[in-house]
Amino acid sequence: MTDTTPINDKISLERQGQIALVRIDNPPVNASGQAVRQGLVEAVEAANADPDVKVIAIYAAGRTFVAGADIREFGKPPKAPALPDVCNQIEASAKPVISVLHGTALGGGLELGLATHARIGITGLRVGLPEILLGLLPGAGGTQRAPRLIGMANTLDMALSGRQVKAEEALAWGLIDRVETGDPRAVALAAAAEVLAGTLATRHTGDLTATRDEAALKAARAMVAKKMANVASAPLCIDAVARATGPVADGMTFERQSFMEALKTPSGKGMIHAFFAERAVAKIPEAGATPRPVAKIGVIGGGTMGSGIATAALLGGLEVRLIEVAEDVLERGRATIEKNLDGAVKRGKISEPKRDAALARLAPSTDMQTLRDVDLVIEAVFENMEVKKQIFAKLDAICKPGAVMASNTSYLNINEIASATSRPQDVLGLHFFSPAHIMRLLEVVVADKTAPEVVATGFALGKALRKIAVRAGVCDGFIGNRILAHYGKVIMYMLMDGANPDEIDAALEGFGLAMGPFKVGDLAGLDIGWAERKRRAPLRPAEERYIPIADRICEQGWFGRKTGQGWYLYDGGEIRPNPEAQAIIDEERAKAGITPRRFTPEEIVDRFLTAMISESARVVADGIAQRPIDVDAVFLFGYGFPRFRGGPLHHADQIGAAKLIARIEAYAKEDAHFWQVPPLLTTLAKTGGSFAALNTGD
Ligand code: 3H9
Repeated sequence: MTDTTPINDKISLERQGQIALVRIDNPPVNASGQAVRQGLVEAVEAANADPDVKVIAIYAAGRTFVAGADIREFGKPPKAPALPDVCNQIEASAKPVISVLHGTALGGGLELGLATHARIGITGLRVGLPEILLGLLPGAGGTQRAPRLIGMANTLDMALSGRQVKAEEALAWGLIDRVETGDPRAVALAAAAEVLAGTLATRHTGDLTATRDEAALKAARAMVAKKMANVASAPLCIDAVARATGPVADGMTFERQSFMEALKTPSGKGMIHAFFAERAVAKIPEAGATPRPVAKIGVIGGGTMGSGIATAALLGGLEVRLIEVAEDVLERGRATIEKNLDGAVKRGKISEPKRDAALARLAPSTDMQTLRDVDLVIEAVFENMEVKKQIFAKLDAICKPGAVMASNTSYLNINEIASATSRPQDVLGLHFFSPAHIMRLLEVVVADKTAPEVVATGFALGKALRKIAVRAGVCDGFIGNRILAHYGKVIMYMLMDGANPDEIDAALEGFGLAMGPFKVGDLAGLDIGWAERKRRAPLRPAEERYIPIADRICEQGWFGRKTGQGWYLYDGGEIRPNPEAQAIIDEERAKAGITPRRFTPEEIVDRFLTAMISESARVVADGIAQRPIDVDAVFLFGYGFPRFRGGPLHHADQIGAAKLIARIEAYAKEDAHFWQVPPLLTTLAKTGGSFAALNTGD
């Protein structure tokens, strides 16, 4: 007989003769939230209680099997039944339970599968234990059951990298029993019939034994000490896997305790915040607007930025027209793109045929008329308002109606650029970060007259280029560079007052920045900041403290790596502080009558962060960023802010508004112009509010 009973709104139980099919339906990714857990327990109990049922098969509706625990529940009071208990009850089922995995069976989803008595993967399946990417470790038996099936080395590989393992590899390891093609329900039915026929074996993973792999444990500990020192859950994960040789129940008790502990660690909270930041930025007021189709784009300017943007677009499958003023510069741009694509081949990102196909989609030209039929054009010439306005006026005359016209300016006013056209509704800022084909951040700058569908097109382009697009308003520097310009000053103040470049870099790298600011400057080219300071010079208030050291370095023609020296020396050996730059620093300090004082790494980090957070708060208050989490995303994905710290404003909540204000007030005694308490911080301190609450509107 056949009938389907809803257990609750996420789980249903279908009987097909002797087979009970348990269906999970919790879009979008079938996360194992409370209702899913409760429903699974009830469904398996009901199937066990039904004398006609001989075998139970679990599968999921929609695009994927369970992609993990419901991350939104983390940090809230736990609601029974807990996932480890659900998994244990499934494993203990008197009747055989099998699972059919499709899409991405990750974390708790894979753990659910491991607790069943056989696993069938559907072609295209990817499995993994990505908890480490959230600063956690598997918490529902993954560290105990996986080693029993695939050994400690493979388990540690999966659980410490968080990588998604393809079905074929999972099959070869023995993590899944078969790979089939078809619809999950049909595969579940067929596999269950095989269990009945005795052609598909079932077994309890918990009954298997795991062998201690001393070499794998040692290698994992060494790797974690070297590369993952900031992820508190990583050593706990290794400890849990090491316990897999004992009884499952004991190992799971340790695993559960460690999981709960990891949830409370700053790195756990920071990395979970980063997960949501990556996705929250897509929530924009224009999300309902239909993006315009984009297949063919134009890029004006073949310099570092233009060729990087063109590379990103080619990698995203688009046709690209590259425009330069003269044949020689055009050829240089084309060669850079080719080099970038070769680099992508070397890094294993694309195959050689894909590189060739990408290059074939590139059409370099010195004739702007070739932009007649492009869907979108990105101007990436040097930062000069007059030049940009001339280009936009030309584009207005050339581009087809409805073409989106974007500027990659890092600072300039998009409203003014748009005013050079007769169609300001089609103009926006698309601010890429160097190297544009690698850095994930894209600021989508919305000007006063930008049409909603043009904003939506910017976001759709970001997605096609695998970028993280963040909505920003118009101001000098938008979100990221406006904040950078502010904390850049505090770095210079500390330099002038006694902290040397390598000390500042070391302190901030110790905090977790991917690279210290002086190294970043040398890498990006010190001339970029120099030009920017010259542009801003007339705007600089008289009361602002100005440090001329960086200008003096640039005056020597030392622009960093590309000239062999900057703050550091690059002469083929180890990078080391540049003694000639140090001589200039010493000279400027003496000229200003400053006796250099010592800064502890802690003070360097505190001053840097306090400046960064202050300007971030102003950017939110001014509406330049929609929410604090957007600022966090900008710094996580564009400025190397450490993921385990969640972002500057997530970190600000950990410090607390009152403490930040106290710091600003103390620093203001030296420089009351620079150190001003942002009104938003005062409000948060007064009301006991937080940046996190502003994200959710609580
Ligand atoms: C775990 O399992 C712990 C256990 O060991 C122990 C427990 C006791 N929860 O990424 P997308 C949302 S830890 C809640 O854009 P895609 C996401 O926020 C977990 N929500 O789709 C977004 O929402 P919105 C281990 C989740 O197709 C929407 O779903 N698992 C979860 O590009 C679509 O997501 C993981 O870490 C979740 N687990 O990629 C896997 N997952 O539309 C995390 C997603 O409101 N997830 N959402 O912004 C992923 O890696 C990707 O989402 C996935 C799909 C590859 C599955």
